[in-house]
Amino acid sequence: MSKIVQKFGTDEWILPGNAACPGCSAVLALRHILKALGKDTYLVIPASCASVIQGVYPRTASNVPSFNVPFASAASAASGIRHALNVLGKKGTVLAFAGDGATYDIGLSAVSGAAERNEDIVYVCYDNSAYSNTGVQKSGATPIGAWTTTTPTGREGWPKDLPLIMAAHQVPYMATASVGYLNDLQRKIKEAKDIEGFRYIHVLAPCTTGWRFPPEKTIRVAKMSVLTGFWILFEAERGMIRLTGPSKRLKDPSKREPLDEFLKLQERFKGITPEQKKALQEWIDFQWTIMHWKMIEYLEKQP
Ligand SMILES: Cc1ncc(C[n+]2csc(CCOP(=O)(O)OP(=O)(O)O)c2C)c(N)n1
Ligand code: SF4
Ligand SMILES: [Mg+2]
Repeated sequence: MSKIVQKFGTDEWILPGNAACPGCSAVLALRHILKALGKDTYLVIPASCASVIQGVYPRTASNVPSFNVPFASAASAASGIRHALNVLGKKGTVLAFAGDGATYDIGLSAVSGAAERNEDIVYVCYDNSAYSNTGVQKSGATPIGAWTTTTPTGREGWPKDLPLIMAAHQVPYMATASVGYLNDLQRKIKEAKDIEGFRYIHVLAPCTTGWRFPPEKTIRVAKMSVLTGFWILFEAERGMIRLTGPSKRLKDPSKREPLDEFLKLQERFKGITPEQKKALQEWIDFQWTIMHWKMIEYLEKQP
């Protein structure tokens, strides 16, 4: 048995032959998240690519109890299912697996409410930074300069900083993750599994169709998002932030790969203007500045 199979185990909760595009990282994320959570998991999916990937009974690709729910309601539906399981005396993890459209935009009030009530669920946002399932429209996550069908000349203006919005809810656990670093993703999910209350994991999930890169480049794109500093890997308990994985050393900007190494892999940035590229770099630098302040706050609170 190879070392990788040994590490991640042979159990599969997302079956082969599903409807994901070749190279889809959303399904890769879901596969590894379910491997980390194990069989006693109840999956809640709002309208999205994930509902298509997971499929319709009797051809469903998921091998755990699965609930397809309306677009805005993943966090509320997952909360309700958790309470119903409690009444029935059943243990297990309730996992909401929702896209960025569902999380940043239409379902944000439900996510915020569930976080504030400290509902005992794991909420994962797989962020492909667009409404991919309906033909790649801009979402609150779409980065500056990126093409979508509703931003044909590149997105203008800053996206929402949802990971920090969720950290600011001071939930028991939140983390960002990337399919380029599956060990880090699995560790965070396992950590979340053992904590009670609201847990939020935000996975950047490159989309071959929306980001326009060849399917064999998925992991490269995911890794470069982290190595250029575009996507910061961190985790927070009750709002106290610490960097994880390669992002630990990348707080020194000289250690980061040039942003172009990430942009040039994807056709969605083909038409990015010099002004948009400058604005994107400024946005990235600002994210790191916030991280810097937050980490000082963390260190100052250590005994
Ligand atoms: C209330 C409502 N509005 C619009 C839709 C149509 N719709 C279905 S999936 C989807 C896109 C979802 O985007 P996201 O949450 O980012 O997931 P992705 O498709 O990118 O995986 C939309 C707009 C819907 N199902 N319900
Ligand atoms: S459109 Fe993107 S997120 Fe949706 S199945 Fe295809 S690759 Fe995956
Ligand atoms: Mg999306």
